[in-house]
Amino acid sequence: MTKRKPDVDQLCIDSIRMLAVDAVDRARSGHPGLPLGASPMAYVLWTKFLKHNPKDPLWFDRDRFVLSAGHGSAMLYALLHLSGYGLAVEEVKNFRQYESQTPGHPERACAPGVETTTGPLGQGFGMGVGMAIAERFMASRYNRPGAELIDHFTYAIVSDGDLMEGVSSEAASIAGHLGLGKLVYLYDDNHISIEGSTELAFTEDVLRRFEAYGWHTQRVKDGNDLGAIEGAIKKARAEKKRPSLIAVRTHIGFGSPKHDTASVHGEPLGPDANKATREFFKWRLPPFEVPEGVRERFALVAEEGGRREEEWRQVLARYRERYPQDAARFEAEIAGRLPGGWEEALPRFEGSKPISTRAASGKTINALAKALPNLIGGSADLGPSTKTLIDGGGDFEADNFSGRNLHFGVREHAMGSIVNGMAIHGGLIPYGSTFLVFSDYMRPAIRIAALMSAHSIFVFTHDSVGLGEDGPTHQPIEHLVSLRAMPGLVLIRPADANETLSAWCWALAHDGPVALALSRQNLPVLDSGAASDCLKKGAYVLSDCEREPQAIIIATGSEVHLALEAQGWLLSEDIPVRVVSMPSWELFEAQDQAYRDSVLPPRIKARVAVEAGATVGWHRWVGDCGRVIGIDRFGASAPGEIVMEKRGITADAVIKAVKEIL
Ligand SMILES: Cc1ncc(C[n+]2csc(CCOP(=O)(O)OP(=O)(O)O)c2C)c(N)n1
Ligand SMILES: [Mg+2]
Repeated sequence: MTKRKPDVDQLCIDSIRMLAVDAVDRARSGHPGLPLGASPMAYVLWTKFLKHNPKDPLWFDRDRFVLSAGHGSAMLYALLHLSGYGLAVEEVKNFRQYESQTPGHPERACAPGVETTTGPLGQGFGMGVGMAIAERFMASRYNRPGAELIDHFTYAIVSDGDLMEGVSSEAASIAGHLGLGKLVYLYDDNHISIEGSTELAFTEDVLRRFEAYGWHTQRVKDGNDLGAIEGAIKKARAEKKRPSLIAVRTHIGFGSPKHDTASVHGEPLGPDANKATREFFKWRLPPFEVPEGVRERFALVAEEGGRREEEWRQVLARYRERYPQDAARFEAEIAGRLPGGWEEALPRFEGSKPISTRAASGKTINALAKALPNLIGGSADLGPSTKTLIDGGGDFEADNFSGRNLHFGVREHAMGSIVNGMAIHGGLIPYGSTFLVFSDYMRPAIRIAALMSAHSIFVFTHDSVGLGEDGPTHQPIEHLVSLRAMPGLVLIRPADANETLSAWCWALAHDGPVALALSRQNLPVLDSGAASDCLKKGAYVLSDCEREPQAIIIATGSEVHLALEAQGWLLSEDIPVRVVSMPSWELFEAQDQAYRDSVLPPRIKARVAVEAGATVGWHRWVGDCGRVIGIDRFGASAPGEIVMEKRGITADAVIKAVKEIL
């Protein structure tokens, strides 16, 4: 290890290091290794390049910074604290404590300046790609010569673990294909992960892999060489057509007695090693104090950021004068407001022939696309099946960043995190789609969306065994309930075209992730003029009887039609039953008790639920005496109606169940 002379830069870097190390020691848990090794590159990036204004953390044209290796959170908190984001030193001391602003892994908006939630390795990598896509999309729509409203970089620090994860390979592949030149990733190339040396499991030539993806790559041999890091970032920024990866050879736990070992990855240094580390850095200050000159240095950077935002505000003011309509639209979009009258564009399905909910969704998307020019999305190579293509919207490609159809390729996992990155970038309304069964391939991204309330819309079609011939590999069973089990995610399984339209409207206005489960097969269009009002409530009485019902049938999606059929037969035998359409458990749960009791009166104990999926969980709605008709085994390859019948999803089964419990 080389000795360094204590200039201000060095004092700043060592301040970041020691704040992080002391926070981890105080919490008696956390990850000191990454901050000790990666602080120099983070410092160079944050003070020499990152366009940000700590006084206005949400300034729209700021550069985005993602700490994809979220376990290095203590370094991020030190940077935010020193940069003047208003993260008090008390909060740094409160690292990892209940309800602090400094949780174990960064959580979006837990503190000003934390762009995104990271920790599950690879997610940050993917989200950064989404942010870079969002930047190009907005830039291509709004920038005019001499009036550039959007022009920012997306940076991330990524680790060995990030680059081992499949999601980052998927995301890197599409980022290279799209030529996202304003994406710059610094790779904390420390040759260590939890089980030891990367020699154990990660020996490919990473830079050559990224070159093959179409990335611009560089290597910095010494992670403490500030000049070399600066030079590399400069070159990466100058490369306009390719995303950049800079592998910076660092040493995990640098300066501590445990440097270059896995044990410094995720354990506090402890008193002895902490003391030795202080000696190495000639650090004479007590914990959480920083030397003179450090805050001043960061304050200069913050001032510069403030000036840059001020310049941008002047650009915006001129833009408003020259292009008032565009400016108004821009400002509405970045504030997340929908334009007035957007609902007028919606299609009408009354009296329509039977139509699958995926097709109804497709028509809705296309109508919405006209009113909402920031609606952008696509599918993991299933657009023609998931009906998510925007007609005439153009393809988002390297030579057309204004295209509104994203072709994610067969990369569900990256699609999920890219959609999340686009959503939290702001300015657009993104969606991604695939078959419901493959939601499993992107579940970690859905979970991050739920954790951070990202406005990501996931369109999942082919939502039951009713999809038919493709067979059990393609037929979802446990997916509906497993998505419902995820806190913060709203799942909607509409029963017909009108509920589908209402589901889209609800999803657009909701400040959080929504998953739509849509049918492949055609479904009759219900006479539900009130669908939009009812859908919001999650469940409603779709069809009642004149007399007090003896039983209630609850159904979702395609099975609502079975429920109606069963109701007809039961009525003909003088058994009055009510049919409740329940497109969303979460929305129904959010209603007050009075409404829920009006739909499912507690006095009516005879209840049958029917849904072509796993039965788990349904007893909460049908109660102990109720019955659930579902599928707790795999489907089969055959025409959809046959599979439904063979797996017991029939009106007869519903009728039988009602009679039995009565
Ligand atoms: C998806 C996922 N799997 C596993 C983990 C647990 N984990 C945290 S860090 C890490 C690997 C550490 O290696 P590296 O990314 O190189 O970080 P470094 O030790 O160099 O700081 C693992 C497996 C995780 N956070 N996310
Ligand atoms: Mg590592």
